[in-house]
Amino acid sequence: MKILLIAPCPFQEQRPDSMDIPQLTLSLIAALTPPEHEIQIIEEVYGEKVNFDGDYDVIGISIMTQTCIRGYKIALEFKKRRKVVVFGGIHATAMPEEAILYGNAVVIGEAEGLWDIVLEDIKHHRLKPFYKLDKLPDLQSHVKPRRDLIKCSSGKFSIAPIETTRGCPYNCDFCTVSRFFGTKQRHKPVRDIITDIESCKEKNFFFLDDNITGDKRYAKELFREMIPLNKIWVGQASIQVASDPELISLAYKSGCRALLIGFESMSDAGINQYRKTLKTIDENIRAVRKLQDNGIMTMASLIFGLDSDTNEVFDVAFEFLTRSKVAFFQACVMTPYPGTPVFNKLRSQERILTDDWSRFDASKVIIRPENISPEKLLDEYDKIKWHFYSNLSIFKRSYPNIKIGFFEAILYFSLNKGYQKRNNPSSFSQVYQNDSNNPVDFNVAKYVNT
Ligand code: B12
Ligand code: SF4
Repeated sequence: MKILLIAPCPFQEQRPDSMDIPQLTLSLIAALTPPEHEIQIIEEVYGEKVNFDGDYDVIGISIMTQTCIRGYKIALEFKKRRKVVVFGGIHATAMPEEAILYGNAVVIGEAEGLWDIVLEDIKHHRLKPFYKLDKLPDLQSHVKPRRDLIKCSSGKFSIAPIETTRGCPYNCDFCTVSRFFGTKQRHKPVRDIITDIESCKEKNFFFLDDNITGDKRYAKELFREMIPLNKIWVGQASIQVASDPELISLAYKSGCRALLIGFESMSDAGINQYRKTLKTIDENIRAVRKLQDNGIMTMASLIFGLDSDTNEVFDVAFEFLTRSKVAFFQACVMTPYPGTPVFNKLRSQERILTDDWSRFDASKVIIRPENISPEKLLDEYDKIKWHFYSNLSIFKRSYPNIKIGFFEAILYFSLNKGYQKRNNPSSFSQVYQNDSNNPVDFNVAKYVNT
């Protein structure tokens, strides 16, 4: 069969020349596809165009919440042309009953052990609406992604995505990961990861793992094996990494130059709620410095609009950001993703202001927090990003970060300038809420059929 795999992206979000990191997902699905089938991949974020009249038998669409409406619109076009449409991905997993309205089948959860069954069922005209494994797949039988089918560079930037683990023990109430990928980290064999890296021509890698150092023994083994490969990588980790000098040193030697660390909150209540940060701001600052001293820059990720947040939360966050001199800052607005306890709570309290899934990108105010008005949240959120990425702040934070080396200095300035451009006042948004004649009823049809 001829299969088209699509990562949809709303038009306004498409950035053909940006430094966005390529996705791994569809190259993995392609690798799970028996060789008798032909595969093509389209990633709309890069401006690649879907040919609705192309010669395809099966269309596989991977959807996140933010991209699902575009995904459903694509599906409708293909269904009009009598093609078989299969949905997968995090939003399809959270909302299978919604996705099936626009497709012929939905793969709930991970594709390993299911995708080949789906294709066999399509071939023999016995496709079922839902496919779900009884237990999470074992990642020991590693599948080498079909990297030949995806772009590994965007703009002037060349970086290959790689995944070593799935699952997260922290189970934060706003996050889907532990619910869908389990609370126990599953690993891919280190030998297979090394072989995969060796076969890539790219010098730079992005580890997709939620927490690359979650299992220290595994991480140390991986980093040791990576040292001779002479690659550069960035990834995501918990700040606990800073408490293990051997782990930091191995991470650096293996090529780690920056880690995205999810602090989520710097308020006392937030810190108590999300146990993954350290106990006090000072401890978190010392941990960031330890990483800097060992050649690793930090991108601090913070969420604003938690129920524990009050108006002071922005001052506390800004104090942390400036005193720690973190290299980069990912500012998120609390977003209630379906399938999470936060979604259920806010929905039952009628505090979700819009049901337009395309607004659920963690950078828009779409909720009414408990202690801050939505307007104040938006105003302070825009301001903190603007201040952090001002020329003065970029200059003041530069010293401990650029002393690491020439490559790091270039990375520091180019990313900071890139974020400055994205976060300028002309891009400041609004509070998103439905019109008074459009109830928040989570009936997606009103957005798909327009
Ligand atoms: C790496 C990552 C990023 C990278 C993306 C790099 C890239 N281009 O891939 C960065 C840091 C840039 C990023 C950004 C964002 N991310 Co992100 N990210 C992740 C992370 C940690 C891993 C994603 C991944 O690639 N996993 C590995 C692949 C193989 O897994 P997978 O895509 O789920 O695919 C498997 C199954 O779902 C299924 N499947 C998927 N698609 C399909 C399709 C078919 C046809 C089939 C059969 C099966 C199938 O099979 C696959 C193999 O088993 C996830 C958390 C997680 N653990 O999933 C969050 C996650 C996906 N991100 C999330 C969010 C919210 C975002 C942002 C909107 C905001 C933000 N602040 O992070 C932006 C938006 C970016 C965008 N528009 O794409 C949320 C999405 C929630 C939701 N309901 O939509 C997640 C789940 C994290 C969370 N906290 O809940 N992210
Ligand atoms: S937010 Fe991060 S630490 Fe919390 S459950 Fe999700 S992936 Fe794990």
